[in-house]
Amino acid sequence: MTDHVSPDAIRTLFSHAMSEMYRAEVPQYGALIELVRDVNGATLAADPALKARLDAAGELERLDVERHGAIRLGTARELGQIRAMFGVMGMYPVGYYDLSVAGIPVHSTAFRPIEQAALQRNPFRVFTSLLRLDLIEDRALAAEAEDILSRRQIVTDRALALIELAESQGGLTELQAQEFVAQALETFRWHSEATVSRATYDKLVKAHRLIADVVSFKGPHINHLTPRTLDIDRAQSEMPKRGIAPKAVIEGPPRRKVDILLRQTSFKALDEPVEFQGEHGSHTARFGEIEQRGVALTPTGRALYDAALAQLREQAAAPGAESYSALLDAGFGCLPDDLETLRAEGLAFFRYRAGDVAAPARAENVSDLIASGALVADPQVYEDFLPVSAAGIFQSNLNSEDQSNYRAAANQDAFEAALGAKVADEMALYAEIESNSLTRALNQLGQSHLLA
Ligand code: OOG
Ligand code: NI
Repeated sequence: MTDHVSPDAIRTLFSHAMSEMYRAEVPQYGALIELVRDVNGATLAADPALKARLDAAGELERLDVERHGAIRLGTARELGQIRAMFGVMGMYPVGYYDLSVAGIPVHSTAFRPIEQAALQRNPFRVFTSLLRLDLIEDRALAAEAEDILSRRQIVTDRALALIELAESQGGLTELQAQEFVAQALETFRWHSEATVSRATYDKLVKAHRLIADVVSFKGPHINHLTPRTLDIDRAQSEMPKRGIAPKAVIEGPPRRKVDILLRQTSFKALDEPVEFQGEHGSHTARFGEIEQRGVALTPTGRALYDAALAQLREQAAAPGAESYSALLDAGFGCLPDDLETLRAEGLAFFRYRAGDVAAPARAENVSDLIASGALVADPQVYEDFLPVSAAGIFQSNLNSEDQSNYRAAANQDAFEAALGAKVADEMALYAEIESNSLTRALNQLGQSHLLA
């Protein structure tokens, strides 16, 4: 139907509405947004080449609106409803993250757009975790938590009706989209009234703070919204100057000439007043985070990254170890630090387009075409998350040293059963964007003989 607004437009409406709501609820988020805007402005002004590259790759526009958020759900039913809700906005489950290895009783996926054009319009993503009561040793407490969760409804009736309408008529009109976004927002709002007594809350906290966070409230309050910076080191050092206290270390890879994957830092969760059925108390849940995104690595590149990170963490834990940041800077030499080598060695994903230099009649290979300027390879932004970093963010913001040792037990099948769908394989998505773009560019340049 022609009078339907695109899922991309609904997603943009929604991400703006979420940002507005979070700014009103967590004033420091507003300060963080301003800081990132200033840092990005200064970085682009100081590096015209970077600005030109981002502009040519069509990435400058998305930067200002780019955010990710995170929620934690309690039941399979909730996860299924959230999948349907995000589906209306063109966000689909990508990747499986097992956090139990880090002592956090959840497993997760990221809802995000998957097509290149949609990512370019607005790459809004939501890291979505599902509580795993199966990992809780105290079975009586797990049963109680399940019972409490079974009584809440996190999506409004009207939102459910609009989701059904979108599915049956294949989209929403402008008016319906606006109403849908307003209704969807209700799911992610903060509720200062707990659904449980203080005693129950305390009992849940004792099992794990995360369980208390998921089980004690009316809904899955958005717990952070993260803007993307072009210089996270600068943002990190600016934070204290603006009255924001960052966590100690930046998660992920070190600063490099060529940014890879994802680097993240956050500020501590707020201690917020809560009414526990008439009794006063407080809860820490909501925080702020900044991230810097670099190029997506191929499975080969990612294996090098994971091995380097594992070694780094082992070294850092050893007695008398050098500082984490010194080890970090030294630790990733196995990954080349220039784009063309990353490309030629098949370590990172790219997106190809025709450049503005004429191609030779019949080039010998893709590398020559790139060297001549006829073909341009733009790095693909890493659109996903990193499990070790996510664990670090969870830990620092649960405001606890909880180190429960769950039996490490990835269970993607159980997650997908709860979701009611398979999660997409992020590597396959990057590979497809790469090969489609190469086919298009080579055809356009009259070099189709180079297509394998
Ligand atoms: C999610 C933490 C993970 C990230 O950016 O890695 C995350 C949570 O605390 O619910 O958001
Ligand atoms: Ni995050």
